[in-house]
Amino acid sequence: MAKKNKITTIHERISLQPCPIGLQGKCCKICLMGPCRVVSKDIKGVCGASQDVIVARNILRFVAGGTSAHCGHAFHFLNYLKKKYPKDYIKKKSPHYLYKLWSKLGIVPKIHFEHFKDISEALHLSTMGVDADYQDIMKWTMKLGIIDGYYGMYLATELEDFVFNKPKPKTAELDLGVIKTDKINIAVHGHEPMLAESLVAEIKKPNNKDINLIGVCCTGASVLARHGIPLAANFVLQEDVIATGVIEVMAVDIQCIMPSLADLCECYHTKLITTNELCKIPNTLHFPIKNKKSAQEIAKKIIAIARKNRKNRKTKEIKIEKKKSKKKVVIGFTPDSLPLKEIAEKIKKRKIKGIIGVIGCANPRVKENWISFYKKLSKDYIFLTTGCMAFKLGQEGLLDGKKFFHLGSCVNNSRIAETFKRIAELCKHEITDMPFLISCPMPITEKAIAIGFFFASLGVDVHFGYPFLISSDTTIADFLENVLKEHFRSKIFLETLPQKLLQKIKKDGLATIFK
Ligand code: BF8
Repeated sequence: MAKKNKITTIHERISLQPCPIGLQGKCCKICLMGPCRVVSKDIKGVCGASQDVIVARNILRFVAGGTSAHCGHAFHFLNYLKKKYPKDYIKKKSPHYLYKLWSKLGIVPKIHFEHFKDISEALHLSTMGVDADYQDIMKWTMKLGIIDGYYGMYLATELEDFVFNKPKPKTAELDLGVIKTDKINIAVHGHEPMLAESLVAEIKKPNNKDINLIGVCCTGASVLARHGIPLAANFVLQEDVIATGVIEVMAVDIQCIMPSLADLCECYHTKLITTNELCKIPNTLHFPIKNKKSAQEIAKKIIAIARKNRKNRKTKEIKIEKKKSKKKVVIGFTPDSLPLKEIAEKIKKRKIKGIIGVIGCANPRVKENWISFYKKLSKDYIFLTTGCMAFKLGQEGLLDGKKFFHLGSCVNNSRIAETFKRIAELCKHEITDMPFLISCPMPITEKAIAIGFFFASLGVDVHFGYPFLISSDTTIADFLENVLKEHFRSKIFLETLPQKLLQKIKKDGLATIFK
């Protein structure tokens, strides 16, 4: 139906070619004398900025965007709960040796609310004609990584656990096949699960047995982990959810919501409802939630709209065969429910070779088979996973709660960081000495890159499988791979070929080759 109406989905739009210069971070769009393409180290922008400065500034601005999203998530949650920022949060949450190091380097925000000022100052220093020292710009990128980790992911996860309880391990279902033709389907999509939680509470009531609540993206991963609500799709499949023709309402909150959803909904009967005041989409209903009471009221309203809209459904069955697929998954792990002592013992006794955190998006531009790469390593390694990559592992039936552990949404990457911290403590080592790796093979968003910088600040090596504004011929790539370790004892590196990384890891393991 979408095709008939000349509405495209991501599966068609992906044929648009990305700009190879922009992809490598070599395009500067910061002032109107450009955009300048600094394709070689000999070329400078019109203002005189070198390639090094331009690439560094582009990465810093990217990370600032991701950090603002995660910090906004925590900030919205505090407002929702009418709570104040906790004091000395980073000091309380981080390992003391890292806090000492970061304080020495001057990259830890100390005063109340300073982290928002730092995001703003990062944008300031990367405007035209301010910071021309690429090393200093990269230091700021590490600072934002720390802010992203603590004032974003740690705080958001902690607040969600406090209000909605910590997830516990359980089984659930995942993929498009969780959409039911004989029920009223309501999809929740985005990242801040306040409204989704109210919907979960509503559908448990006996008069709402006709509702099938399903999740998309990280709001979906959050209610999957906490309540076992089936997860229909990751980012890439969000339009496919609508295109089944059997979704009565899709309620979206914030982040990773394709603007194209509104056009697509016009082809079907689906009502698209935006529920966060920052996210408005033309031609949709807008019911912003403010607190628990308004979330409860809006959840009831959404159910009533969905029930009324059921009669407008034109499709009797989900046509596309692949949409009938679903997988059983084990989900809902946290550092409290993972067998940390057992894992630490296995690492000490060399019964396993290490832990790999598989995180981030599932970029459709990446064609390499990273899932089979992880499968090949699963004899020797344990995997902790979140976000859209966790969904992909689930689609392949790998989320078994034995080798592959699902830890929730992308802000729940703090659970991976906390697991690393506790296992290192059990082994009486610093995080950086442990055989840990973060692998983000298919990044899409600014958030995914910010998360990478957070883990690098903890001393964990970070792999990206798709160029994130860097290419191997730049000073910045060399800095991230070789210079970063002088202070942080970690590196951020690009490897786009699974086979090559597999050979490296098989030959040298994690701790030795990368340090
Ligand atoms: O925060 S993995 S595409 S859905 S950004 Fe977005 Fe990337 Fe998916 Fe969740 Ni995370």
